[in-house]
Amino acid sequence: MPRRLFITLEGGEGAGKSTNLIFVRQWLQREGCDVVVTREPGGTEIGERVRDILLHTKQLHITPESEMLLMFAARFEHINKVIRPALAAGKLVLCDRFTDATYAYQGGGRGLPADRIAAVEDWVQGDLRPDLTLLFDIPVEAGRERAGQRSEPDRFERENNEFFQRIRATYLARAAREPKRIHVIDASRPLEQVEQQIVSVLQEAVHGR
Ligand code: T5A
Repeated sequence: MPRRLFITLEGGEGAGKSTNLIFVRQWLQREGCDVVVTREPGGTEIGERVRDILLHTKQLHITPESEMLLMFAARFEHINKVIRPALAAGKLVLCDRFTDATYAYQGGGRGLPADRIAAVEDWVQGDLRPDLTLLFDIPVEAGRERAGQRSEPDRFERENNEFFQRIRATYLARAAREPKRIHVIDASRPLEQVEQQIVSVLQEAVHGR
Protein backbone atom coordinates (compact mmCIF):
# COMPACT_ATOMS: atom_id res chain seq x y z
CA MET A 1 0.00 0.00 0.00
CA PRO A 2 1.19 3.54 -0.69
CA ARG A 3 2.58 5.15 2.44
CA ARG A 4 2.42 8.76 3.53
CA LEU A 5 5.58 10.39 2.27
CA PHE A 6 7.19 13.78 1.97
CA ILE A 7 8.66 14.07 -1.54
CA THR A 8 10.53 17.10 -2.87
CA LEU A 9 11.63 18.11 -6.35
CA GLU A 10 14.86 20.06 -6.73
CA GLY A 11 17.17 21.34 -9.43
CA GLY A 12 18.61 24.40 -11.10
CA GLU A 13 16.76 26.80 -13.35
CA GLY A 14 14.89 25.25 -16.25
CA ALA A 15 15.69 21.67 -15.16
CA GLY A 16 12.04 20.64 -15.59
CA LYS A 17 10.64 20.54 -12.05
CA SER A 18 7.35 22.22 -12.90
CA THR A 19 6.95 20.11 -16.05
CA ASN A 20 7.61 16.83 -14.24
CA LEU A 21 5.67 17.76 -11.10
CA ILE A 22 2.48 17.15 -13.07
CA PHE A 23 3.71 13.74 -14.22
CA VAL A 24 4.80 12.78 -10.68
CA ARG A 25 1.46 13.88 -9.19
CA GLN A 26 -0.54 11.92 -11.77
CA TRP A 27 1.60 8.80 -11.35
CA LEU A 28 1.21 8.89 -7.57
CA GLN A 29 -2.54 9.42 -7.79
CA ARG A 30 -2.88 6.46 -10.16
CA GLU A 31 -1.08 4.38 -7.53
CA GLY A 32 -3.73 5.38 -4.99
CA CYS A 33 -1.84 8.09 -3.08
CA ASP A 34 -3.72 11.08 -1.65
CA VAL A 35 -1.38 13.83 -2.89
CA VAL A 36 -1.01 17.41 -1.65
CA VAL A 37 1.00 19.51 -4.12
CA THR A 38 2.75 22.59 -2.85
CA ARG A 39 5.85 24.74 -3.44
CA GLU A 40 8.58 26.85 -1.88
CA PRO A 41 8.99 29.64 -1.39
CA GLY A 42 5.22 29.78 -1.06
CA GLY A 43 2.49 27.32 -0.20
CA THR A 44 0.70 29.65 2.26
CA GLU A 45 -0.62 33.19 1.98
CA ILE A 46 2.37 34.60 3.88
CA GLY A 47 4.75 32.31 1.99
CA GLU A 48 3.46 33.54 -1.35
CA ARG A 49 3.96 37.16 -0.24
CA VAL A 50 7.52 36.35 0.85
CA ARG A 51 8.03 34.67 -2.55
CA ASP A 52 6.98 37.88 -4.22
CA ILE A 53 9.59 39.87 -2.24
CA LEU A 54 12.33 37.31 -2.96
CA LEU A 55 11.66 36.78 -6.65
CA HIS A 56 10.24 40.03 -7.88
CA THR A 57 11.95 42.81 -5.92
CA LYS A 58 14.27 44.38 -8.46
CA GLN A 59 15.62 47.54 -6.83
CA LEU A 60 15.84 46.47 -3.16
CA HIS A 61 19.15 44.88 -2.11
CA ILE A 62 18.57 41.81 0.08
CA THR A 63 21.57 40.45 2.00
CA PRO A 64 22.23 36.69 1.68
CA GLU A 65 21.46 36.32 5.40
CA SER A 66 18.07 38.04 5.08
CA GLU A 67 17.34 36.03 1.94
CA MET A 68 18.02 32.79 3.84
CA LEU A 69 15.94 33.86 6.84
CA LEU A 70 13.04 34.91 4.62
CA MET A 71 13.14 31.46 2.99
CA PHE A 72 12.95 29.87 6.42
CA ALA A 73 10.23 32.26 7.64
CA ALA A 74 8.09 31.18 4.68
CA ARG A 75 9.07 27.55 5.40
CA PHE A 76 8.03 27.77 9.05
CA GLU A 77 4.54 28.86 7.98
CA HIS A 78 4.46 26.19 5.30
CA ILE A 79 5.54 23.35 7.56
CA ASN A 80 3.11 24.19 10.34
CA LYS A 81 0.09 25.12 8.25
CA VAL A 82 0.39 22.74 5.30
CA ILE A 83 3.07 20.04 5.43
CA ARG A 84 2.75 18.65 8.96
CA PRO A 85 -1.09 18.68 8.95
CA ALA A 86 -1.17 16.87 5.59
CA LEU A 87 1.32 14.22 6.72
CA ALA A 88 -0.59 13.79 10.00
CA ALA A 89 -3.74 13.17 7.94
CA GLY A 90 -1.94 10.33 6.10
CA LYS A 91 -1.41 12.25 2.87
CA LEU A 92 1.59 12.34 0.57
CA VAL A 93 3.14 15.80 0.26
CA LEU A 94 4.78 16.67 -3.05
CA CYS A 95 6.73 19.91 -2.80
CA ASP A 96 8.43 21.90 -5.57
CA ARG A 97 11.70 22.81 -3.77
CA PHE A 98 12.51 22.69 -0.06
CA THR A 99 15.59 23.12 2.14
CA ASP A 100 18.04 21.53 -0.31
CA ALA A 101 17.38 24.67 -2.39
CA THR A 102 18.50 26.84 0.54
CA TYR A 103 21.78 24.92 0.79
CA ALA A 104 22.22 25.16 -2.99
CA TYR A 105 21.18 28.79 -3.59
CA GLN A 106 21.95 30.63 -0.33
CA GLY A 107 24.83 28.27 0.58
CA GLY A 108 26.47 27.39 -2.74
CA GLY A 109 25.20 30.36 -4.72
CA ARG A 110 25.45 33.20 -2.19
CA GLY A 111 28.26 31.71 -0.10
CA LEU A 112 26.57 31.31 3.30
CA PRO A 113 28.23 28.64 5.47
CA ALA A 114 26.33 25.35 5.50
CA ASP A 115 26.51 25.08 9.30
CA ARG A 116 24.65 28.37 9.66
CA ILE A 117 21.89 27.06 7.39
CA ALA A 118 21.86 23.76 9.31
CA ALA A 119 21.35 25.60 12.62
CA VAL A 120 18.25 27.37 11.29
CA GLU A 121 17.06 24.18 9.58
CA ASP A 122 17.13 22.30 12.89
CA TRP A 123 15.31 25.10 14.68
CA VAL A 124 12.61 25.59 12.03
CA GLN A 125 12.04 21.98 11.00
CA GLY A 126 12.73 19.92 14.10
CA ASP A 127 12.96 16.36 12.80
CA LEU A 128 11.11 17.01 9.52
CA ARG A 129 13.17 16.08 6.46
CA PRO A 130 12.02 14.89 3.02
CA ASP A 131 11.74 11.11 2.66
CA LEU A 132 12.64 11.31 -1.00
CA THR A 133 14.07 13.99 -3.26
CA LEU A 134 14.20 13.96 -7.05
CA LEU A 135 17.10 16.13 -8.16
CA PHE A 136 16.65 17.22 -11.77
CA ASP A 137 20.15 17.78 -13.06
CA ILE A 138 21.05 19.55 -16.27
CA PRO A 139 24.14 21.53 -17.38
CA VAL A 140 23.67 25.18 -16.45
CA GLU A 141 23.70 26.58 -19.98
CA ALA A 142 21.11 24.08 -21.23
CA GLY A 143 18.79 24.72 -18.27
CA ARG A 144 19.07 28.48 -18.64
CA GLU A 145 18.35 28.22 -22.32
CA ARG A 146 15.16 26.27 -21.58
CA ALA A 147 14.11 28.68 -18.82
CA GLY A 148 15.00 31.71 -20.92
CA GLN A 149 12.38 30.84 -23.49
CA ARG A 150 9.73 31.80 -20.96
CA SER A 151 8.76 35.09 -19.28
CA GLU A 152 10.78 37.98 -17.79
CA PRO A 153 13.66 36.65 -15.58
CA ASP A 154 13.11 36.82 -11.80
CA ARG A 155 15.68 38.08 -9.23
CA PHE A 156 17.56 34.75 -9.21
CA GLU A 157 17.41 34.18 -12.94
CA ARG A 158 19.32 37.43 -13.48
CA GLU A 159 22.44 35.98 -11.78
CA ASN A 160 25.44 34.83 -13.87
CA ASN A 161 26.45 31.31 -14.93
CA GLU A 162 29.07 30.96 -12.15
CA PHE A 163 26.32 31.44 -9.56
CA PHE A 164 24.35 28.59 -11.13
CA GLN A 165 27.45 26.38 -11.48
CA ARG A 166 27.98 26.66 -7.71
CA ILE A 167 24.32 25.77 -7.15
CA ARG A 168 24.57 22.71 -9.36
CA ALA A 169 27.80 21.58 -7.65
CA THR A 170 26.19 21.97 -4.21
CA TYR A 171 23.13 19.96 -5.21
CA LEU A 172 25.30 17.15 -6.64
CA ALA A 173 27.52 17.11 -3.56
CA ARG A 174 24.44 16.76 -1.35
CA ALA A 175 23.17 13.91 -3.53
CA ALA A 176 26.53 12.15 -3.22
CA ARG A 177 26.34 12.46 0.58
CA GLU A 178 22.71 11.28 0.82
CA PRO A 179 22.23 8.78 -2.04
CA LYS A 180 19.34 6.98 -0.36
CA ARG A 181 17.21 10.12 -0.20
CA ILE A 182 18.39 12.24 -3.13
CA HIS A 183 18.02 10.61 -6.55
CA VAL A 184 19.68 12.37 -9.44
CA ILE A 185 17.56 12.45 -12.60
CA ASP A 186 19.36 13.23 -15.85
CA ALA A 187 17.05 16.05 -16.94
CA SER A 188 18.97 16.80 -20.13
CA ARG A 189 17.35 13.77 -21.81
CA PRO A 190 14.08 13.86 -23.77
CA LEU A 191 10.96 14.03 -21.61
CA GLU A 192 9.96 10.34 -22.04
CA GLN A 193 13.38 9.23 -20.78
CA VAL A 194 13.15 11.62 -17.83
CA GLU A 195 9.75 10.13 -16.98
CA GLN A 196 11.18 6.58 -17.11
CA GLN A 197 13.86 7.54 -14.59
CA ILE A 198 11.22 9.10 -12.32
CA VAL A 199 9.01 6.00 -12.41
CA SER A 200 11.83 3.69 -11.42
CA VAL A 201 12.62 5.86 -8.38
CA LEU A 202 8.94 6.22 -7.39
CA GLN A 203 8.23 2.47 -7.73
CA GLU A 204 10.91 1.82 -5.16
CA ALA A 205 9.76 4.61 -2.81
CA VAL A 206 6.03 3.89 -2.90
CA HIS A 207 6.00 0.11 -3.28
CA GLY A 208 9.47 -0.82 -2.09
CA ARG A 209 10.36 -2.44 -5.43
N1 T5A B 1 15.01 29.44 -3.95
C1 T5A B 1 14.01 28.60 -3.54
C2 T5A B 1 16.09 29.72 -3.13
O1 T5A B 1 16.96 30.51 -3.50
N2 T5A B 1 16.15 29.14 -1.90
C3 T5A B 1 15.17 28.31 -1.41
O2 T5A B 1 15.26 27.83 -0.27
C4 T5A B 1 14.05 28.03 -2.28
C5 T5A B 1 12.95 27.14 -1.80
C6 T5A B 1 12.05 29.68 -7.01
C7 T5A B 1 13.35 30.41 -6.90
O3 T5A B 1 13.65 30.52 -5.52
C8 T5A B 1 14.94 30.07 -5.28
C9 T5A B 1 15.25 29.11 -6.39
C10 T5A B 1 14.49 29.67 -7.56
O4 T5A B 1 15.31 30.58 -8.25
P1 T5A B 1 10.87 28.30 -8.81
O5 T5A B 1 9.46 28.64 -8.73
O6 T5A B 1 11.26 27.01 -8.19
O7 T5A B 1 11.73 29.52 -8.28
O8 T5A B 1 11.22 28.34 -10.28
P2 T5A B 1 12.52 27.97 -11.01
O9 T5A B 1 13.56 27.25 -10.34
O10 T5A B 1 12.88 29.24 -11.66
O11 T5A B 1 11.97 26.86 -11.84
P3 T5A B 1 11.91 26.92 -13.34
O12 T5A B 1 10.46 27.09 -13.66
O13 T5A B 1 12.90 27.83 -13.95
O14 T5A B 1 12.46 25.54 -13.68
P4 T5A B 1 11.76 24.23 -13.79
O15 T5A B 1 10.44 24.20 -13.13
O16 T5A B 1 12.78 23.28 -13.31
O17 T5A B 1 11.57 24.09 -15.37
P5 T5A B 1 10.25 23.90 -16.24
O18 T5A B 1 9.58 22.64 -15.92
O19 T5A B 1 9.48 25.16 -16.20
O20 T5A B 1 10.92 23.69 -17.67
C11 T5A B 1 11.57 24.76 -18.35
C12 T5A B 1 11.31 24.61 -19.86
O21 T5A B 1 11.97 23.44 -20.33
C13 T5A B 1 11.05 22.56 -20.99
C14 T5A B 1 9.68 22.93 -20.45
O22 T5A B 1 8.68 22.64 -21.39
C15 T5A B 1 9.83 24.44 -20.24
O23 T5A B 1 9.61 25.13 -21.42
N3 T5A B 1 11.46 21.18 -20.64
C16 T5A B 1 12.03 20.32 -21.50
N4 T5A B 1 12.34 20.44 -22.79
C17 T5A B 1 12.93 19.35 -23.38
N5 T5A B 1 13.22 18.20 -22.74
C18 T5A B 1 12.92 18.04 -21.44
N6 T5A B 1 13.23 16.91 -20.79
C19 T5A B 1 12.29 19.13 -20.76
N7 T5A B 1 11.88 19.34 -19.49
C20 T5A B 1 11.38 20.59 -19.42
